[in-house]
Amino acid sequence: MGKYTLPEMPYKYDALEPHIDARTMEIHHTKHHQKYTDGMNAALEKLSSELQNKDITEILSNLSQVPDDVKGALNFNGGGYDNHKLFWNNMKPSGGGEAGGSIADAINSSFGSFASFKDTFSKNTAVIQGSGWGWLVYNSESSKVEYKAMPNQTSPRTEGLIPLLGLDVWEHAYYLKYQNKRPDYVSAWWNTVNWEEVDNRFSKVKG
Ligand code: MN3
Repeated sequence: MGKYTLPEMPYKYDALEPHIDARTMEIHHTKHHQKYTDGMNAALEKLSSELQNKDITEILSNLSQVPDDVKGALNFNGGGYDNHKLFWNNMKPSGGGEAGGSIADAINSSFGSFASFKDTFSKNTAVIQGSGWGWLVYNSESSKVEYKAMPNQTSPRTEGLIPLLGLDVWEHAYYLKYQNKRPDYVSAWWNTVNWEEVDNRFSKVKG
């Protein structure tokens, strides 16, 4: 048994219908997220006990301290573990609408308006080549929120950015229902966003 177990879903697999279908959610969680969790546990066992004792988010934020032969596996599987854990929780049944609280002010400051943020996020995430994620992140150096596209499972944490809101655009996240129509999935996904959770994440990290 590894250090980490598959995080529980905060709602039922069919709870995001019709935007994300139950079968996709079930396979995504029980097969894909499980695989990243197992791969991360296997990679962690190759690290020194000092590194193993650190939280995965801390390891991802300082990947340069990980030995080269384990770095790739941890970047991929550790990123996959953390990204999906964030993803399930930044969605909820009957979500969507506009951001509120302090994250709304930060979005307006960086993007001009909520509509402009949504447009930037949607357009750039829809055109990610191959597999990857679209993110709203917090940059602690500029004290601002930004949009960031990341390839495969690489976490924004590896670039010193703090993930606030993520959208998985790997085909496994939408293909059963949307096939090649990724923009339709992105558009429907906005109806699931849990803005309270995003605002909570932001409140914990903002300066
Ligand atoms: Mn996925």
